[in-house]
Amino acid sequence: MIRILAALCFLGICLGQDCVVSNIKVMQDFDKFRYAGTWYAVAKKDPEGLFLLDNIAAHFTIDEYGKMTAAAKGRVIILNNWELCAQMFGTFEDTDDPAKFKMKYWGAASYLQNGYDDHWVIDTDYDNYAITYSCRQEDIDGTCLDSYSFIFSRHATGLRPEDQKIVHQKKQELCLLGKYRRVAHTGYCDSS
Ligand code: DAO
Repeated sequence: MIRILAALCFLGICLGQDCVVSNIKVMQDFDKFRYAGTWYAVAKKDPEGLFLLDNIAAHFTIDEYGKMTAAAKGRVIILNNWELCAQMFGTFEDTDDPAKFKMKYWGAASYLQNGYDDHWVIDTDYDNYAITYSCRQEDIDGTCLDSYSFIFSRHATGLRPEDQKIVHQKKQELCLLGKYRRVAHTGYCDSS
């Protein structure tokens, strides 16, 4: 019996997780004004055909109409071995849920990636950490086939120990535990 329960827990069932995208809990009463400002990616779960490698930082702004935009930077390698600091821009469309946005993004140069993704804020305390999630392709059972997720910190040096515990729990709820890699900040994009 204990073995069966342990196996179910391993599959996430005892935590009430079913990994269905539409059941993912996002930040309650999300306040984009408090989310504004600079965030440094300290960990990332990559999508298929990953783009941003490291030195990733995003600055979110809310304009006078309440519309959120972002300017981001990150080291990328394109055309097989051309390394550069990509300057990216994003605009965010509001949806019925204040924590769920549709993000249109593009690069400062035409050879950079562009796209239209979900940008869901899963959790944040606004002052220290934020967790975002985007599912690019859903399977027929409603689970995600291709997702990416950022763990953001207000500091490039990383998260506080107390925030790491919360982030670990949220990674589990996203069914992405063990799928993140650390994002280094070496100063590569500092002069760009
Ligand atoms: O790096 O593989 C990847 C996917 C992420 C692409 C999104 C870039 C968007 C930049 C602007 C908004 C910052 C959150």
